[in-house]
Amino acid sequence: MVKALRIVLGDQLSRDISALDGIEAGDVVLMMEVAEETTYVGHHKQKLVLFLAAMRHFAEELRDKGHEVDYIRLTDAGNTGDFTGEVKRAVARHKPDQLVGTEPGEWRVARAMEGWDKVLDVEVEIRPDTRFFASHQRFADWARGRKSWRMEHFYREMRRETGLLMQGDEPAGGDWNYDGDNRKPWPRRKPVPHRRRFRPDDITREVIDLVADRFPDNIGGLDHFDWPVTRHEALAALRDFIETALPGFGDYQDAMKTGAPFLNHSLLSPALNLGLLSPREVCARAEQAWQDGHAPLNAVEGFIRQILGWREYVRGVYWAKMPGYAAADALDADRPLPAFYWTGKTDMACLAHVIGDTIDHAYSHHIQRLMITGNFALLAGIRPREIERWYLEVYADALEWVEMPNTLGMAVFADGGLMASKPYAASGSYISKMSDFCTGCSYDVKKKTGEGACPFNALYWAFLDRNRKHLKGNPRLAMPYRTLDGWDADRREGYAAAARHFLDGLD
Ligand code: FAD
Ligand code: DLZ
Ligand code: SF4
Repeated sequence: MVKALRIVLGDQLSRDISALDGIEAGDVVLMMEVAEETTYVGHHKQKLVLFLAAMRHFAEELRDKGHEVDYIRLTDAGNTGDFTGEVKRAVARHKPDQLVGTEPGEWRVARAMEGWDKVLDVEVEIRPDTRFFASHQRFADWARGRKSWRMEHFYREMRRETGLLMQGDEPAGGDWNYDGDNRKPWPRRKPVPHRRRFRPDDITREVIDLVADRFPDNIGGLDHFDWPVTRHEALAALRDFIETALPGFGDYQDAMKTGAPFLNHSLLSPALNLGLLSPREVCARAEQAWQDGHAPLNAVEGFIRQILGWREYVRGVYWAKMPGYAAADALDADRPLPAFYWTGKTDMACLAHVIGDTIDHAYSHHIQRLMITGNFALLAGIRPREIERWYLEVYADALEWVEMPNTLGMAVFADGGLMASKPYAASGSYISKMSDFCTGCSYDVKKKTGEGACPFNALYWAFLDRNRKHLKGNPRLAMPYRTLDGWDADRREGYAAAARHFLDGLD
């Protein structure tokens, strides 16, 4: 009988992960807590707890099913600190005939794994990750020969291919996309949905103590740790979302509100990215809610598009473009990341709220990431690599394959338009329309320059002026450039000077 050592990484916590396909008595599952993964960036404390606690629970679940699991803890004597070192030690311990793994989510780890068959005296089989709707090959086939890679085109193919929200060959309801209905601000007196959260059990509490002890200086607090860390909890979170928040997901997808970081968002990205939930089951449950008349089509289509469209698409971009993508800097942005990104201490209320929520929960929703912290980094010309590392550190759901294209491609336009047809640049008026942040801010969102003017206003016009050579030809920016070009030189210089003055103050 061939004895296999089966590797399960921290974001592969799915019972149907391909590494476990065909597992037999005598096989050993290897799971490894290693220093390299916990330190390659300074992860938020809650992200560390999430991954390690979920890994420990998953190991228990496998043992309960009768599998032998060799689980290496961070604190075990002899832990070499990286995957390759631990796999070598495990091969020496178990003397398997074969090593079976699933391709990792991150390029860095894939490179390390490529060398395993040379350094290990054992046959190595790395299988595709079948949890995604689109394989790497599927995405490459779609992308081949296309000048621009628009998510919307990819998404329609995925809809056709999966049959999700399809009525024959036609999209359910007649349209592919209902975003026109999905841009409502949060009504002033509307109560915020109450969301189910999860109390840490003994296993998680032990990890919380470990993280508090070993990573005291990492960003974030641990008082609020309440993420789902098991399949059982993740399913409860999915049920809660479908029942309480999905119906309003579409309407308020872009809304932002002080003191309410979650609103109608699903909060499922950590569970999805760890593998506790499968994208297929999540989309199927949402579709069912529409079929049952529980949630409207604009909500369900908007939600499914995030997973079937965006999540698959960014993974495709990442694997098609790495490793060069990491160095993308199409706008030559060269300002260091301001210190307030680590503390939330700024008098710009929008940034203070979003960063404060990030510190407390290791979470903020998409529009907060894109249009507050991302928009500021874009307008201020923050070095892409520094803002990209920041997103990778601070969010519980942050894995490079999903975080990097969102940051470099969507938030700061560092790929020059591969993903986005124009930069997501916005002045204070967008923030004022979609949130209540400005009412509690010391700046005046209506004021363009001068004492007390909202910094986003001057930054917006200065950004367009500064990046003329990169952006002027973009047809989607024709209108703002016409406005800018209609002003005299003094007025333009007024905005540029106000932006410079503000940014110099940050240094
Ligand atoms: P919901 O709004 O409820 O959306 C449902 C699901 O759709 C999410 O759980 C997620 O799996 C998926 N999804 C939504 N938007 C995207 C998107 N743009 N790309 C890929 N999947 C998406 N998402 C991550 O999972 N990890 C990251 O590290 C990450 N970094 C980001 C960085 C930036 C700069 C931006 C702008 C976005 C980033 N996103 C990332 C995408 C998105 O913001 C999060 O997936 C979402 O906020 C997670 O919260 P939720 O589960 O409540 O999402
Ligand atoms: C994010 C993370 C952390 C913090 N720690 C571990 C770990 O100790 N062991 C592990 O297997 N995975 C961890 N992860 C997730 C990995 O970084 C993730 O599986 C790879 O980056 C995927 O390529
Ligand atoms: Fe942000 Fe400007 Fe509004 Fe203040 S006034 S919250 S800085 S957009």
